[in-house]
Parts: sequence; C-alpha cells; structure tokens
Amino acid sequence: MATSVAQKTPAQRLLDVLGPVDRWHDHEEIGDFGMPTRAFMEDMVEPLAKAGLGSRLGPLEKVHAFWFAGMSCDGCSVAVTGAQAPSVESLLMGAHPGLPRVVLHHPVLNVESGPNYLRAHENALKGELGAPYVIILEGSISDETMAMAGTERDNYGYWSAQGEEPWGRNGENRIVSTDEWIARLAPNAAASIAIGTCATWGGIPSADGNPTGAMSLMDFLGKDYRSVFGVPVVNVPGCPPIGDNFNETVAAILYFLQGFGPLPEFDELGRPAWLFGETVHRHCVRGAYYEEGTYAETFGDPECLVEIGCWGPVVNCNITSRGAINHVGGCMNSGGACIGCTMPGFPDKFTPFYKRPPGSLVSTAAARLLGSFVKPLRRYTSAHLNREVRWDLHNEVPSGWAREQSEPSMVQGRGTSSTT
Ligand code: FSX
Repeated sequence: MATSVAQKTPAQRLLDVLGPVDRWHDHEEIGDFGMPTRAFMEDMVEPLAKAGLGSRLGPLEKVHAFWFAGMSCDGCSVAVTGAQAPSVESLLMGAHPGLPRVVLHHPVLNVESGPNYLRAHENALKGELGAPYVIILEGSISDETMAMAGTERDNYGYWSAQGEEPWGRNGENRIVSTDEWIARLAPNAAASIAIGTCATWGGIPSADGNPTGAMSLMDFLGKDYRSVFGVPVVNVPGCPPIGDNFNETVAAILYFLQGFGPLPEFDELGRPAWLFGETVHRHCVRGAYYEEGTYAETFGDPECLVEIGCWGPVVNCNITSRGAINHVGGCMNSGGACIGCTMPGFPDKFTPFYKRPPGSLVSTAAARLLGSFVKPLRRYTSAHLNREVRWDLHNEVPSGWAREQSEPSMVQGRGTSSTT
C-alpha cells in the first residue's frame, strides 16, 4: 500500500521535493583551496592505522563516520574531542583490539576542503564506499521545506548546510542542506547516531517560538527508521553531552557491527541504558545534604542546590559520576544546578532556570522534618567515632588543638557529619 502524504516522514517529504540526484564532482580536476594538489586525511592516517589481515580481529577493517552539524553551537564536537574513554584519536588509529578503525569525515577536523571533502559522501551515495558507514548528527534538524518555500527552485533558501553538489536542475552547483545529506544517507547507514540534546530531542533550537520547525533526528527519520543493521536512531543527549558518553557508545556499536557482541542495551528513547538509567541526584556529591534536609541558599554554598533551581532528582544523566571531561568537573561537582539539559522536555519544561522546581516543595519539607531528627543523631555518632577507645577509657582527648570534649554530647554544636 502506498504511503500517504500524512504518513510520510519529514525526510521523505524533503526528498519528494528535491528528487533524486545522479551528478557528481570530477575530483581529478579539483585541488584544495583551488590549488592543483589534493590532500585526503585517509591517505595520511591509513598507513599508520591499518590493521593487516594477520593482526585484525573481525571482518571489518574500517567504518566511515559522516559527521553533520545541524542547528547547534558545536559544543558537541568540542565535548567529543576532549573525550578520553576512548579518545577520538584512538578510534581513528584503530587502537582498540577488535574494533574496526573509524574513518572520520568531520567538517572542522578533516584536512580536506570543498568537493574533496565530499568525495566519500558521494561514494557512499553511489554505493561505492567499500566499507560500512555511520552517520552522526549534532544540532537539530531544521525543516528545510519551510526555508525553501517562497524561494526559487535551484536557488533554495536553507538554515544549515554542508557543501555544494552539482545537483541543480542544469548541473549547476547547489548548496546541500544538512537535512538533505541525512535524508539521502540514513537509509543505507549501519547506524544513525544523534549527539547532543539538539539532535536527540530538538533542544534549544526547538524551544517555544522557534521559526525553523526544528526537530530531532528521530522526528526527522520517523519511528519506523532502522539502519541496515536493524538499529533505530541512537541518542546520546546532553547540552553539551559528555564526550566520553558518546565515544563509549560509538565503541559499543562498533563491537556490535564487528559481530563481537550483542547490540548494547538502549532504553525506550534510544539512550544507552547503562549511562542514562540513573538520575543526577543518585550520584550527586551533594545528595546527602538533601537527605538531611539542608539546602544551599545561594550559589557557592556547599549544600544541595534544589531550592535554588536544581532538577537533579528527576533528570536522567550521569554527569555527577562521570564528570565533564576525564572524570573532572561536571555541573553539581563545580557548583552548578541541574537544568535538565539531557531531557526531552529541555528547555521549555525546565524554564525559568534557577528557580526552585515546584515539585520539590513537598520532598524538601519532608527531608527537613526527617533531617531534624537524623542530623543530631549523626552528629553524636560521628563525635563518638572521632574518639579512640583509649581516650574513652581515660576520659580525655590528648589533643593540643583545644575545645575537644572528652565525651560527645547530644546538644553539642556542629559536628563532622553536618554543617548546620
Ligand atoms: Fe546543541 Fe551541540 Fe547544546 Fe551545543 O553542537 S546540545 S546547543 S551545548 O553542543 O548541539
């Protein structure tokens, strides 16, 4: 049965407007920056990285990764280049036993420019790449059919794009939108991966009032999308995401493509389940203050930040346990409240930022009540445990630092288990 217009995905509707393409650049004619030379990153990296048949594990020697930027701040690229577990460099060099090496096509990181940069993209479209490929999107998809409306055919308006192809009606160059690349390449990709909240859910560009029809990769490709390996869209959210979350997910998918393991576990929204199954609060360095009913009144205070706008108890994210880069930094670790940047409801459902989440009123009041009983008991026990048994026997603490009482008391002031 034919797919009705109403059932078509935004990607299918875009390709209906644009039609098929069959013209390609003559790469023999073109040097970088108009010079008569050509430089391809693959030519430089491959001799150093290529695993021979004797040292290679698994059938795949390499997998191409086509990186696209929709409407974004490029923070996703910055996050990924800082990742350590594994690093981009080690993935490019094929340094992980069993993993196919990654041949990256990134508009900022690659050395090629102009049509040479698009050589591999064209080969993928023609089915001549000679290796599987994955597509990666940072930034949200804009509805380019809206940008095209009212502009002349072959001179379309666009919101986000990458390069030119001779796909104009008479063979002239036409700027190719990010959406068009995605729509053409996704059906034959081994996996389609969205990085960052803009690409996974729509994010800031799709906030209330956005004029671009901004949407996620899932919205664009539709719920029935499956890669040629049968994988739905994979989502690694965060604004920006944790680079290690993304690279680790890519590595897990590469193992799957290589046939070395099952598809890693993803949740019902396509998030890596092992990374987004816990809330921020459960691993927060300030979590115990909440339990004791003690809250920061202003930024810079050491206690739980919920009353000055932290949404950590209800947000799926591992920033508190993983940190921002190499287990360093991360929102609450460095004093920031969680504004829910990994969540599909971000930003609209979390605004205004830095205001107390309404749902926290009951839980913080209950924690305060409980804390009023728990804190004195903990102070007493902590003081008791801060005394060596011999000191108890002698009823004396031989400290030259003064003010140590020989016996802990239920009514003494601040103890080591609490600051209130
Ligand atoms: Fe979006 Fe990526 Fe937010 Fe930025 O590029 S996820 S605006 S921090 O980082 O797309």
